[in-house]
Amino acid sequence: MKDQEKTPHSIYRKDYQAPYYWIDAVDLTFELGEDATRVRARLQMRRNLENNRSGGHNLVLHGEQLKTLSLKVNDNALAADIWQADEENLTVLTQLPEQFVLESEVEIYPQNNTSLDGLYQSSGNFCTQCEAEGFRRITWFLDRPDVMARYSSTIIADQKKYPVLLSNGNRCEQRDLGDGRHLVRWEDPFLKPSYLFALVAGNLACLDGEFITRSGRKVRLEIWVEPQNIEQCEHALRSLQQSMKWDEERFGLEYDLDIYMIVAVSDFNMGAMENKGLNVFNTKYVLSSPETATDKDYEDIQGVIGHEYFHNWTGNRVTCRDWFQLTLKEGLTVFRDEQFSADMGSAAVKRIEDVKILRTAQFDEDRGPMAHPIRPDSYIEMNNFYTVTVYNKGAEIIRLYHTLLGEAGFRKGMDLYFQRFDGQAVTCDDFRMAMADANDEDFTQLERWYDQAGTPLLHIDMEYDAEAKSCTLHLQQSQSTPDLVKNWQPWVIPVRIGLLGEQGEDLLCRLDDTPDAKTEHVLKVTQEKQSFRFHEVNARPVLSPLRRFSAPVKLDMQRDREEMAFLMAHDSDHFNRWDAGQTLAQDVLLDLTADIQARRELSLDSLFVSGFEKILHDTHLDGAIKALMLTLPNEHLLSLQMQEIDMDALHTAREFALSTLAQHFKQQWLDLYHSLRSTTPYSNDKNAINRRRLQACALEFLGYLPHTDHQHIGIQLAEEQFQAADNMSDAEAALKLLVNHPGPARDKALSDFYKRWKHEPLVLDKWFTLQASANHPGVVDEVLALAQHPDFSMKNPNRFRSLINIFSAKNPTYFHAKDGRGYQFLAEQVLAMDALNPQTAARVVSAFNQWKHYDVARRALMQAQLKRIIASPGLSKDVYEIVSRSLG
Ligand code: B3K
Ligand code: ZN
Repeated sequence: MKDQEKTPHSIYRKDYQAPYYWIDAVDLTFELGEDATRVRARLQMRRNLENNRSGGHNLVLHGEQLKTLSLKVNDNALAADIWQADEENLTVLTQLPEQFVLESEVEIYPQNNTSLDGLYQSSGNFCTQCEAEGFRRITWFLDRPDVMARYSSTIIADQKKYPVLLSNGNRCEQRDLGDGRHLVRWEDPFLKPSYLFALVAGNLACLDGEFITRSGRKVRLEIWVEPQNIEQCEHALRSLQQSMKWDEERFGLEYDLDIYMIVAVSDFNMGAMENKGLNVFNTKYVLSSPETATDKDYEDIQGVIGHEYFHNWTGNRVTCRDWFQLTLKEGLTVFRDEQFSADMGSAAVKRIEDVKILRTAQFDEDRGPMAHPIRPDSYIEMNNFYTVTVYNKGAEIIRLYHTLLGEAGFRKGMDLYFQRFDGQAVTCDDFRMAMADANDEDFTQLERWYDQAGTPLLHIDMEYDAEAKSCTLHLQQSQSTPDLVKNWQPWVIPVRIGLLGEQGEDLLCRLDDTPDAKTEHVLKVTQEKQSFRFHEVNARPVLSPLRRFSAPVKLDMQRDREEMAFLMAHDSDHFNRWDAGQTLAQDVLLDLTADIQARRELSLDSLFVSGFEKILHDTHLDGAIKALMLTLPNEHLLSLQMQEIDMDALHTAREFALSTLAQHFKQQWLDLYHSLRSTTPYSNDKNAINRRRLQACALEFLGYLPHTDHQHIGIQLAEEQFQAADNMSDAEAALKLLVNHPGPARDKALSDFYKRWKHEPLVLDKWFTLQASANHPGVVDEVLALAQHPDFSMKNPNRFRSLINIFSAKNPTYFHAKDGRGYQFLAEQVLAMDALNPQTAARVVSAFNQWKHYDVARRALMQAQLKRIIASPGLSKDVYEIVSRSLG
């Protein structure tokens, strides 16, 4: 902790109180300098008459690391004895009038700001990050989202070094000051909380474009990047135009300012930030070219650009009352970006990818020390709660409304939400009420999804009555982590199902109390135990449960492998077809793991092998979905099924399955690989992407073939592919295989790659990532050595993550190496990073969160490192919170 003596304190949701003062208007002046930056703030303030009518409550402002130069109220300097400041607050000790102007002048030092929170420098340019509480590092303020004001900002800086000066809203003045400096003034006509403020100053180049809104207004679009990157912005611009159009068509939402700017910076703590009219992005989610970006990068860019754009309505126009409500804007905006990406690409593929994230990262969070409901009850450091639970599970909860109401009902709810709350800071309850009122529904019970942490466990039993030709489903729900929630109450769980006949066809059947027979039904489960009966079912059907993952639950069903193989071959719902295959594979892999632990002989289940073969030969599936179906669940996902995780056995089991499948279908993989060779130059249309995905999958299996006579066909093909590649997807797929096989081919490829790309930071990140995620026993030594590489940097979060986070979170087999070297290394990195950038340190230390699920020896090793971290002097509250919860 910065302050040695103090233990960081928790903030509780139940303690929310409206502010005692409001700020109506903010006028900021920045004088940017190399040694110091001056910030003058003129705040038009007024007492909150609802809770501070008499003015008895003092004015307390937030501020951190500010050097206060002067303070004035209504033009009168405040004497030194009527205000006091500590590490976090400034308190004005005298009674203030009902309305007043507070002026402050402070000095700050962005050039020394390595936390990348507040105002800082990246590549010599200035930029800001204010969410959640970074604005208080810029000036004294009521830095909380329910204080919404009108902003204007004047930026003064050296004309040569910082020719481009940007802030929110519209540019309304620009002039030369005659002393080598220039001034630009911006005004944002919309009310906003301080977390949406942004400023950028630097030497930047711009790709511009336009968008004509459906009401005919012309919006200027600008993508700002460092000049050497200007050729890599086309896809970002196109994605922005697609997002704007999609939000008009799908939600009737139009952009509101005359200009929309995106600035890409290379040093950034997360993906991007939705500041009003001036998004700041990590370069990773802006820059692309076929040679430097993979197909996945292109998709991610489109998704993140969409996400930030959609925030303009869900987040900016309607914002959060307090940070506990974060999912109000994040869950909703993730849901919107998921729908957008599904519409732009393949809905099934997108759904599978999203569910994979949820089932690994979010289910993992639920069973560890950071488990929290999507609307948390307390936090020490808000930045620690930008989690998969708040974001991705939050999006699943929005999806519940959508599933229950249908597209039209959901849209009615959204319309009412904006009608009621435009320009306000509101709560998750407000959103839930708008959805309910617009549709005349009672959504009281839905609140439990906001209150209760943990993953629901849903047990399903099927009963068939041949005489009555009826089929009954008995459903029962419970907490998968018992005792996580005291006084637990059942959730509302919409369960979308289908019933399949003998040939795999969808059966038309009628649900109790409903007139029409349908092939798909949504069962609304609201009680702990509930049954649903279907009629006119002529033979015992096969159940296709929880189609498209209609609720974020774990299924608990007694199903034999034949049934899963049947669904894997026939389900008309592509998501469930994939899911059945994954469930079957998981079952098989966990059995193999048990065999390994018991030292039994291994053999791969023949039913699984034949199901796999059917997918391999299915000519109706597109390449992307086929590749997903042919991918085995990873160690991380499998580990969630084990009470005591045995990573080595899981890894051995998975390797055994992969090499068996590689050898068994050797010729098929080779034929498939060759048949998918591209004969035309690079294109990024859907077919080309699908082709590359499936080819990469075939190559991956070829990598699991054994060496014969010092030859390895997989390595040979990968080498050829690497040399010939005209795009990053192909190059990366080849390198992914090569890094797993130490030897000359690997060394040459890595060194060629390095030489070619050492000046392209995002590509060099891939070079680190590929090595950090490699699958061979030497990887720990290599990662340790790479941390000493001259291109490794603690100051650049992308670079740090590309090595340290990838190794600790994406390479579990070797991170959890028995000797504990991985753990020791991580602890050292965390401590070193914490001194520079607490947010990034807190993210990576989470790799220890599941330590209690490992064997005694590993548990002791991880616990020792956690204790070492928490005992370190000067720890940030970010890292303190994660580690103390973990140890607690
Ligand atoms: N709202 C930002 C995230 C801010 C994270 C602060 N630690 C990006 C987004 O979700 O769109
Ligand atoms: Zn967001």
